[in-house]
Amino acid sequence: MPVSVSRRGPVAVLTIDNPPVNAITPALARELEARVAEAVADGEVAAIVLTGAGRNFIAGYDIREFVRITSGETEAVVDLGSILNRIEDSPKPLIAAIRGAALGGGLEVAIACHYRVASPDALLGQPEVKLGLIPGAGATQRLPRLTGSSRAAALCTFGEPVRGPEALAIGLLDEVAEDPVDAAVAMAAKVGPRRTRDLPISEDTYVPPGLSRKALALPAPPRAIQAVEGALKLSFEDGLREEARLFRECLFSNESKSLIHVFLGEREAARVPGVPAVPAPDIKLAAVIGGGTMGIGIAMTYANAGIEVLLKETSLLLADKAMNAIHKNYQGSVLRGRMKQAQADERMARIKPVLDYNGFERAGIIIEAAFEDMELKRRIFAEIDAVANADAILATNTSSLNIDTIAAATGRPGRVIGHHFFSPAHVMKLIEIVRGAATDPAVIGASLALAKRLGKIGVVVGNCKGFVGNRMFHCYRREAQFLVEEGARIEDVDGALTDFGMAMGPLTVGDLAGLDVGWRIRQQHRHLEAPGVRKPLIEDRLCEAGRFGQKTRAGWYRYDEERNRIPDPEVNTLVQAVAREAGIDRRFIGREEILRRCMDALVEEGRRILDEGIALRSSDIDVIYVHGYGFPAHKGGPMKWAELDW
Ligand code: 3H9
Repeated sequence: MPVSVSRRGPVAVLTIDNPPVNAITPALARELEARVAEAVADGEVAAIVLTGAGRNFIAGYDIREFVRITSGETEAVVDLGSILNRIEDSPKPLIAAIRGAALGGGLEVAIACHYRVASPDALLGQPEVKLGLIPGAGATQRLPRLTGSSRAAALCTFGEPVRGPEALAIGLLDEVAEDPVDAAVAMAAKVGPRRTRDLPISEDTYVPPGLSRKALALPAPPRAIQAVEGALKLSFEDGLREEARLFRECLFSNESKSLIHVFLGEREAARVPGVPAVPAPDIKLAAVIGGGTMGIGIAMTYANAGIEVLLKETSLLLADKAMNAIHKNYQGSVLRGRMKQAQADERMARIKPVLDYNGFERAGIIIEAAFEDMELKRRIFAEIDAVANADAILATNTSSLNIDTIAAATGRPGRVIGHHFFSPAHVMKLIEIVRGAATDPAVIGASLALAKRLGKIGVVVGNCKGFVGNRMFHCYRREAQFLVEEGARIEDVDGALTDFGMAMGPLTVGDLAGLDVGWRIRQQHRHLEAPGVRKPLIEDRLCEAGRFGQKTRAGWYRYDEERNRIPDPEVNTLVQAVAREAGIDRRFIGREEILRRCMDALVEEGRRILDEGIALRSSDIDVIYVHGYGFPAHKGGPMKWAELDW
């Protein structure tokens, strides 16, 4: 039974048990109503306490139900709002005892109870906007009666949850207690029924939440405000009807379908056929080789997760440089108020610079983050093979090289795997977990669990040049360059993609990463280029002119002292010359065509990747793009975007 009933004297304790997080399904909602009705009818019951089994109260309405509804698999949403109205009508006091998450529909259940007690670490909020939705079971009407309308609007519009003490301070809770069930049972003897909907909305002046231009363009945030404002203008019943109408508009929006796709995709990525779901390995020490940008970010990622780090460099000078850069990053976080000084000091102290492999034998994982040079990487792997303990994971952060060739430099290719982080590694959530032909499935499972422990999202991909993300990105950037050759303005190419919602335009990304990187690789591999295949021409010419991007303050754009981007007529002249020499007819190309061609390039390569089995499922590709490449989550990732009718 998902709702079990026990008795504590005259108090009936109803426990919702629907693992993993007690999400509300239609059947569960109906059963909850029936159990409350039974307790109300039971002459021996004086009060009812509602709680959740396991770590959470209720994490919300079952998100998978929404997919069933929008795909037409089931009819309408169960009318949770009406069920909660009937539960709230209980003539006996009804108290929610909350541990862990009371989110979305979970908080709506809690505020339809007459009183609420929660543990200090409980997490209460209306995060529906993060799924492109608004609350759909009464929160926009009940919250203003508990917290006041301004606070209620902020909770529903920004979706940020609050912990126990703050929830108490804003009126969401009646008590905070270490053992909320005990406290709720004790409270039951002292209180009478009190419907939230009967409480007056405080007279405080209502201040609507300020929305950014970006948030205003999304369906959910303005509707969340509209629904809460309904509580100020309408009767409770009419306010609920208005909320239900706005909720439905959101539910069928492409943005919500996309955000839900990403939410479920992030969790689906952890399920890989043939790979055991294991707990994260108990790593106490991680060793990172290479103190460049990536190595620094990876070291910080481990230190942030409470793991000691050895950071190996090749000279004192480079080790100092790496530690200074780490210090600067942490101090930046302190200055921006994201971290306390003590926290930054503690994390910094976990990272120890070293110049040799002493101590590596104690490391549970060794991550190589040296230059992209196969011979160098093979040498490093042979060296760590000689020192690493038998259980260690040997990971390479290569972004494009062949994992099998690297693994073959060791006597234990089963322990070798790719952990491809994205820059800046301590910020970006994605890790592409690259499986080699010999990688032991247990090492893949451990890597996935480790990613979660690090606060990252791991996606398992196959071994090919560029893996999933960079292989697709290569095609996308190539198309962007073709567009410029054919007549598109440079600013339009970047602008079309940033208007779409990409964090950065494709040409600006090149300037940031350094145009010389690809140029040098192309010079080395010129003899491997397939004849007759169109290649982009401009970036080589920019590099020949010494324009490597931001680092030389000139690339596709010019950059001033503050690294502000300035369009450069010199580049236009160069582009025109390149096009003339190559016999390319130039014409006006608008932003719509730019967007379509760049997206098509991404999606077509994504399909090839799926056909080849390099990615397991299209949602994996989408998760990679959202968390590694700044693709807007409300557009779902390239594969979902292509599937929806915009
Ligand atoms: C809503 O409530 C609308 C209402 O207004 C009413 C409308 C009528 N449904 O994240 P984790 C699963 S909208 C279904 O890895 P954590 C998750 O898929 C909803 N499943 O754990 C995963 O499954 P699996 C509003 C859910 O400890 C497992 O639980 N609520 C739901 O890192 C563990 O999840 C939200 O937006 C759900 N609602 O974090 C809250 N929630 O093991 C969304 C989780 O099979 N959830 N699952 O892969 C969260 O924020 C986090 O999951 C939580 C736990 C903080 C609860």
